[in-house]
Amino acid sequence: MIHTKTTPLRDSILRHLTYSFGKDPEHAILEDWRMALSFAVRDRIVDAWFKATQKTYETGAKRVYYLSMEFLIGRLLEDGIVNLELVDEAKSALAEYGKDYHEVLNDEPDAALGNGGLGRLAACFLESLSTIGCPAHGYGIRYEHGLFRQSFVDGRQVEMPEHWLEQRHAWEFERPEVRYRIGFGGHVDTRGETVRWYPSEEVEAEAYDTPVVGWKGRWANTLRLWSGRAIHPFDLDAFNHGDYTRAAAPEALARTISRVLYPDDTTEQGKELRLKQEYFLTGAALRDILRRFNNQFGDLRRLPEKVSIQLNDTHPAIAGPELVRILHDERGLSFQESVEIARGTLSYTNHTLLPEALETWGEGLFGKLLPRHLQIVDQIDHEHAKNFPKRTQSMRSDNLVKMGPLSFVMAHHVNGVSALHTELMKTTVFEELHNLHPERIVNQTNGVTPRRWLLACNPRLAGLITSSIGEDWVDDLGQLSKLEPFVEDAGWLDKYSTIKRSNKVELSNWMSSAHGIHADPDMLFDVQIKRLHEYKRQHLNILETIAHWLEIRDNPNADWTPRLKLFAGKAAPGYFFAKDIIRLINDAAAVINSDPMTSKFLKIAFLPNYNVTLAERLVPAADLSEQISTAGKEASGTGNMKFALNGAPTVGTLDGANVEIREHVGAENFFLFGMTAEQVMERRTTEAHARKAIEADPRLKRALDEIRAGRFSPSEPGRYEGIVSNLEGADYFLVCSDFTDYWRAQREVDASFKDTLGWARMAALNTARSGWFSSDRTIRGYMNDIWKAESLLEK
Ligand code: NBY
Repeated sequence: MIHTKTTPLRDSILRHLTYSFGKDPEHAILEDWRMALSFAVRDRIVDAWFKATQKTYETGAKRVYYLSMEFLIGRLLEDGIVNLELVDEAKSALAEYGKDYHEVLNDEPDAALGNGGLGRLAACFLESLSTIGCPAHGYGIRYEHGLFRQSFVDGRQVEMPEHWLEQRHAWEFERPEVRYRIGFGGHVDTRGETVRWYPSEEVEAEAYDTPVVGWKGRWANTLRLWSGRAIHPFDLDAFNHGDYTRAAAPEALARTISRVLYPDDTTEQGKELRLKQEYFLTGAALRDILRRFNNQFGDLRRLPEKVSIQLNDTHPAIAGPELVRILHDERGLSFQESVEIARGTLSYTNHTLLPEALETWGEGLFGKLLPRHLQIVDQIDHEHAKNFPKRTQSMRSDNLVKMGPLSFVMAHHVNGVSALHTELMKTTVFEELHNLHPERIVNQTNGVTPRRWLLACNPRLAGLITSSIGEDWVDDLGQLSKLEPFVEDAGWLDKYSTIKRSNKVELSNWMSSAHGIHADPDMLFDVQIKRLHEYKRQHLNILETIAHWLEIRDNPNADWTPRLKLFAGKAAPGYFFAKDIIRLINDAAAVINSDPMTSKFLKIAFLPNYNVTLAERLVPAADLSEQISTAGKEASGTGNMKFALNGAPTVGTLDGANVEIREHVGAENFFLFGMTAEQVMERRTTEAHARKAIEADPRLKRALDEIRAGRFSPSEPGRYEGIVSNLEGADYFLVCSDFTDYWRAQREVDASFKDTLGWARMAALNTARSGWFSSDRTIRGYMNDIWKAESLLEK
């Protein structure tokens, strides 16, 4: 049976339940229903997918390739259902079988193939590329284990392995015929003009394809993830000699390459397996791209005209030397021309200015694993230095290979992810290279897909928007500005607030059933959810919370604005300071939540195991968005955009995309505090800045003193000495210096929230004015300014 749009979903579900999974409705378990529904939806996605592929071949259009070590895709079933506009049909089909739609959706594992913003951005981009109809592939790694699962034991983070593939996964197609050999190590043989690399070790990369469908199913692109396998999976000789461990060793070794996602989102570790993963992804992707190009066009000089490869940070930066190696060593083009073709094809996105996050490799390790690539990097560096002899930001210094400068030199465009970040790139990490190539750096401010981050996760608000301005906003988010007149209508604002309140009730019910956390939906829901990092300053938030609690205790009969402080986020397993911050928040929550004097005014909850699915629950229910990084440190942020879109005003610094959010929503609808990036740099040169700030603010001093005295860790008073002495001393991220202004902004929030109608208006204006933060807008920016690629839906 062909699954055309005319086959009702209910029939398709039953057919898959029966013939794909061998169950009748009486014996099917929840997972069977989830898989049957997924396959029924997937059938329709495949139809769109084939049409898109065919059109791309027919038109000979340019293709975009997004290379990323991370795709934080989360669950895919609801995404497919929403984009194909099958929500009502799916609900009623399941109801006919006595199954609950949400229960079935909740059975799907959350694919956490990424750390945070960088990986989630890649996932939003894939969806937008499909919505726009730009021919594109995502290339990544099919990690067997995604980001670790987090739980708390006595307030401390405990990590456990994540097993998303243990439950059945509905979305991928294994492609056993698409396999490439990826080599490591060995030696380089030079005979006159001919250079050849002979690796000493090889693994095979096998492709798994996931179709990514866009809005209304008009187009679908492919996410192709590589899995490692042994070329000779089994050593029969060893087996015959009775050595069963050695017999299975090649397979185990090859599989480690795609076994687990590295859980560090900032500190670069320079580990051998990580470099292997990076070359594994890049080598396999480039072979695949060139095979496809060769089949269709042939002449390698046309590569830049037909192919655009985006490097998501420096993680796939080995693409530069690898492409040169293939073109020069294997296809016989001159070195010069190979470099030019590679540069015409590659572009690079930078996501951080933090020095500890910039990738470098010791030349010993690099040369051992990729001996030919090291020679090529040296030659690229040498050629570049001919034209530009002054080099302080070189790709080859201190016995290191520096992936930032390498990516810059090998890319035709280099982009930052917010206006501020892009300007700072020009004056800091890439200053010298920018002066040599002033046209190369461009800005593409991040965005988020409105299908997942509004239509799917906040159906009540999406419904109000559609009934007010029609449904065209879904793929033209700027149309949200048509909501502006409605914010003057008290009746409409009342609907808006009722929706927020319903979302808060729903979240509260879930928190109570899933975690035994009881929250009053009338409180202000104040939310900070993101990776734990000193620069993101979750400790500024908890310090202010503690100071606020002490103040409420001083005056328990005053008219305080009741608040729920919600936190969620993971700390890298080796980042002990960040883990201490988590523990402090949990310890403070235990003490403060059980204080009868303050409990109607202040509650704290740290929800465990933050992931995409949890974000989808929290964002629609938030009243206030905490975006409080030290100015100059958060490249962009994307959570900030999700909150604004869903009607949570920001309390935040002038950092990353906060700057642009404030410009769009209006200064009066944004709670600004703190130093600017410039003031931050200046303040750091002030002697004893932290001590001075503490002396000037008795509230801050009292909060620090209580922590030091063990108020939140009575069994171990010294537990937080590390945090307290850091804040009193170096305080590199200027928590103390920004505290007083943060406190002021928070009291402004308290006062504003009391004005229910005024707050609703502010929230609604955040929604109405956040249309620019759609990843559709971002992707059009990349297509026009960087890729020179076209939509095949608009022709
Ligand atoms: O990229 C984030 C930025 O911090 C955030 O401001 C920005 O909005 C977002 C999208 O542009 N960066 C980020 O998420 N980085 C990582 O997750 C990451 C992961 C791995 C490694 C480094 C950074 N690594 O070196 O392995």
